[in-house]
Amino acid sequence: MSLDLLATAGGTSHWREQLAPGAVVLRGFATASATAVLAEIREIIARAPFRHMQTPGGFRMSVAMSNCGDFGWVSDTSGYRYGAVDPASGLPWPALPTLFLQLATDAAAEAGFAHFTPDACLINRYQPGAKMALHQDKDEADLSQPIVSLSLGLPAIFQFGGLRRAERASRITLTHGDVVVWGGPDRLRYHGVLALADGTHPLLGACRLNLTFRQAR
Ligand code: MD3
Ligand code: FE
Repeated sequence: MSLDLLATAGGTSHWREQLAPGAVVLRGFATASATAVLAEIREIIARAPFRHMQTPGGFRMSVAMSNCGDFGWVSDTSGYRYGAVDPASGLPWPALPTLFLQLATDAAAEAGFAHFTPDACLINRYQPGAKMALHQDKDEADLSQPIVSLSLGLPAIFQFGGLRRAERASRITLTHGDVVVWGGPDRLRYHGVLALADGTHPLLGACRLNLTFRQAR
């Protein structure tokens, strides 16, 4: 694993941890922007509240979700899909804030993906006990585009697996301000999040938020 200290706009710095040829953790990349990101999330959630979606198998997800951008990721008993409308309100998802677009494209560029233009942002809310089982992100039209993920609040143990579900996953902790970019040969790796441990974060309380920026269409 290589570690390099990098300068970011605003004079703050972050660390790079290369997980695999196409997957990198930018430690602290969004720390300086966190309060501004949270203010945007509060506005989004006022219009598109967090909800526990149903899996296609009929189970309630422990992670609560919302979306912003042209398309939002939705799951219900008829399957997974990206849609332009929030099924809870019948309204379009809130727009992707300029700050989010800037952070996502800057992080992607730093990871070597120069022309990333996300049109979807899934916002995941974990409270203690919430988890996400091993899965692949493969509902997006163009799998040559990377995904950028931003973590805020309580730390979580992230599982980073292989291209087949049976491959043993390694574990890394993602904490407040960390950004992960994955694409290329690592785009279809299985991944998941272990049950969130109890705790209190100074900005978020007993909560972790994760934003994933995707080019859905
Ligand atoms: C994939 N979210 O919403 S993404 C999801 O923390 C999702 O809420 C997770 O998986 C969350 O679909 C984590 C972070 C991530 C990091 C590294 C990866 C996903 C990765 C490496 C390879 C493949
Ligand atoms: Fe995922």
